[in-house]
Amino acid sequence: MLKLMIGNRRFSSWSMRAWLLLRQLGIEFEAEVLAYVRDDWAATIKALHAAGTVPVLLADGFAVGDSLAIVETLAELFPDAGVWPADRLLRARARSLCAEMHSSFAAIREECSFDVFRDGAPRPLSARGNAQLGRIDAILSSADAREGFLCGRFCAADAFYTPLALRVLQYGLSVSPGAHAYIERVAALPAVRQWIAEAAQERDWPALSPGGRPYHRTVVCADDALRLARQWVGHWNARRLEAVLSMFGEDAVFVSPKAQNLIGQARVEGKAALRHYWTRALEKIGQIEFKLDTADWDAATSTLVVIYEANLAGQRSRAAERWVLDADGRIQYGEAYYGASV
Ligand SMILES: N[C@@H](CCC(=O)N[C@@H](CS)C(=O)NCC(=O)O)C(=O)O
Repeated sequence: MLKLMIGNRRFSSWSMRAWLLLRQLGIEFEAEVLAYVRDDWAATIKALHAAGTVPVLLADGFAVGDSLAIVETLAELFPDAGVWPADRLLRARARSLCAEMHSSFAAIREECSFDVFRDGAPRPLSARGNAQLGRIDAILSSADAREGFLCGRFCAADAFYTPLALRVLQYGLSVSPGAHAYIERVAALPAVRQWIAEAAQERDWPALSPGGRPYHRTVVCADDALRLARQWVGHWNARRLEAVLSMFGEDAVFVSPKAQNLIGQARVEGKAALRHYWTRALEKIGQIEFKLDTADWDAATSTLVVIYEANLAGQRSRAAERWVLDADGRIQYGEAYYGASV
């Protein structure tokens, strides 16, 4: 029996490509999720295949890494399954498309990290991202009018472009009606529905970093946490209230004893109320100087704890803030704690 090692279904677009091809072509296999939160993730996958990425196909005592190599191996193992089209010209087109997917679209992949559960809120793209989206639009809208897929019947090319098609929905990207028709077709495939349903069953997701990308490397966690904390300190020191507010979600809740003193309630709910509270605080406090000590990120709970020294109008104390971040890396819950004078 074939076995496919995959990453978390929610985030792993390359895993989805191999899995979708196998499932859609009706090839029997079992899948094993190697959750990114595991400390031994890299070691485990490297023990199977030295490249250290998912997917990895385990077949008859050998391991094949890299989605493109997996496709070719499947075509060899199951020559009649329809991995590539039977027609020579269509086969050449399908191979070109897969190779292009495999080696291109870095800006879109970077700016719109695959997330099955992203809500479709539009994300503006860089100029490079937009140019790549134009090419993707042309590919998706070139689907065969009769069969509905990129090279006739569903084949490896469709498995390769489906995660890109889903990104268009996840990030509210604007494409032509022709591309949309293709996207709706692949999104409705039973195998795609199954992938999404199974993604919803997985509970061992890594938290999202402030940039919205999943964490599975501690060094990324620590770097991003520190960057966010530094930004926050810089914004306050420069009295950039709107920049501070941009770090909070629209429905953010913030709890602080200072809010209790200033506006009569410790719990401030929503951005408008936060703006009101901090505008009053800035009016009242002549001098603000924060110095960052440490920032600790807990990926399991998406929580960042920032320890800093606060100098508010000459009153210096050690202080801490605990922030719970949402999927887009904005603060959805914050709480301030003040220590003894220093
Ligand atoms: N070229 C590879 C790319 C695979 C890849 O980047 N997989 C991601 C998950 S979608 C991964 O394993 N990332 C982990 C890492 O790079 O440490 C392929 O086509 O399979």
